[in-house]
Amino acid sequence: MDLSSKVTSELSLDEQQASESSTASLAESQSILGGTNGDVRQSLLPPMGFGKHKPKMLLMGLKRSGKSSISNVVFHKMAPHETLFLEATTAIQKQNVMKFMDFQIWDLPGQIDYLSSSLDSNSVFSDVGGIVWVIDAQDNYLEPISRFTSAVVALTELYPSIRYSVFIHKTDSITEDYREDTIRDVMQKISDELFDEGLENPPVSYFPTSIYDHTIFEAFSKVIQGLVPQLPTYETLLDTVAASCRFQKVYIFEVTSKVYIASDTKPSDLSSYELCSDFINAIMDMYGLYSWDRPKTSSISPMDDERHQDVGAQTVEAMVCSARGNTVYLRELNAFLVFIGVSKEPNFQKEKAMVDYNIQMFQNTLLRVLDRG
Ligand SMILES: Nc1nc2c(ncn2[C@@H]2O[C@H](COP(=O)(O)OP(=O)(O)OP(=O)(O)O)[C@@H](O)[C@H]2O)c(=O)[nH]1
Ligand SMILES: [Mg+2]
Repeated sequence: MDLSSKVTSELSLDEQQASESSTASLAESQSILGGTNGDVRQSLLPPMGFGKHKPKMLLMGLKRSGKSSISNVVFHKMAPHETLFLEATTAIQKQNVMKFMDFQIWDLPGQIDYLSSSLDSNSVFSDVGGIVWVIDAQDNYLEPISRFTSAVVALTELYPSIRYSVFIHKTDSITEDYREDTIRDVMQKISDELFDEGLENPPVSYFPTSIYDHTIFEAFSKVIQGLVPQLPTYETLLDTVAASCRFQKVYIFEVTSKVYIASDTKPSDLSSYELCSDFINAIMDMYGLYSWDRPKTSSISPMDDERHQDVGAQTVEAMVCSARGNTVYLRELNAFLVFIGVSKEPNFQKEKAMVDYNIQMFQNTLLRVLDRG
């Protein structure tokens, strides 16, 4: 089934709303994969929208639980083993990460008492979109659990909209059998303690994580998606693309952090994530060698512009087939985002023209939604 008819109806709505709300020219944005020189993350695109709110995300937990390591590995490309040399954090580290979204991550030192009156709690906890609480699962986790539940009880009263993500961290250091038991035990203990405190359905999610594998990126992707107000729109679009082009799994990735800001609504699939993230890495490695200067265009997508038809595709696209029969298809969406999908269809390549067309429609619609903010 061709996607074009489905997307056209959404497109007309989006076109109308987009033109009402913004006049920014998306096509003027610099491409992360196609530009040369300068800051590859620079873009003329408005930051992805939270309206007037610029929420922050807090990284909290006991000292040496792994907060700074997570932040450095996910957002600053630090190699996991280099985190062995990180020093203890002594003051709150505020970082603007992922320029395509307007929010900050605050890395809080584990050595401070988060509930102490010496902490200016209003400046720390107001406008918090979410708290990631890191628990070192290879250590004795009873104290971290009780510190976490005390914080949830105290903060829920003052800031009831905060959502909590517990990273049951350093799972690489636990043997596989013991890992499942540990994860279950931590979850059970936290929900029992919160229940005893009168919180029956606390807004807490759990993620087993390690900086030594992809779990930390998958977990952070889910956490950040909780901050994206347009997530249901993206998911609907991605579901439609996945069904139309027979992708097994599709994502919108932020290329420099390997965090995906949306995927179709099928259950998470770590092997597809790994495949896509490795493919993006390979493309990013080649970027320095094979990028090219692009002509500026005023159209929403360079490929729409007839003036440039004779020089071929202006957005980066790439496709690779693995020995296991998976095809990975990538298309650059804007300065920070790529569409990427995995298909197991044996005839996927024969249908590439149809896939290209559908992804183009998807890209046009998505950019208008992004532009609307
Ligand atoms: N095995 C393993 N070690 C990790 C992991 N994440 C972090 N570490 C190690 O944990 C130690 C402490 O990490 P930090 O990131 O400094 O901990 P922190 O929570 O920021 O500590 P404070 O700044 O004191 O609050 C370092 O030696 C890291 O290498 C992980 O996923 N697995
Ligand atoms: Mg630290």
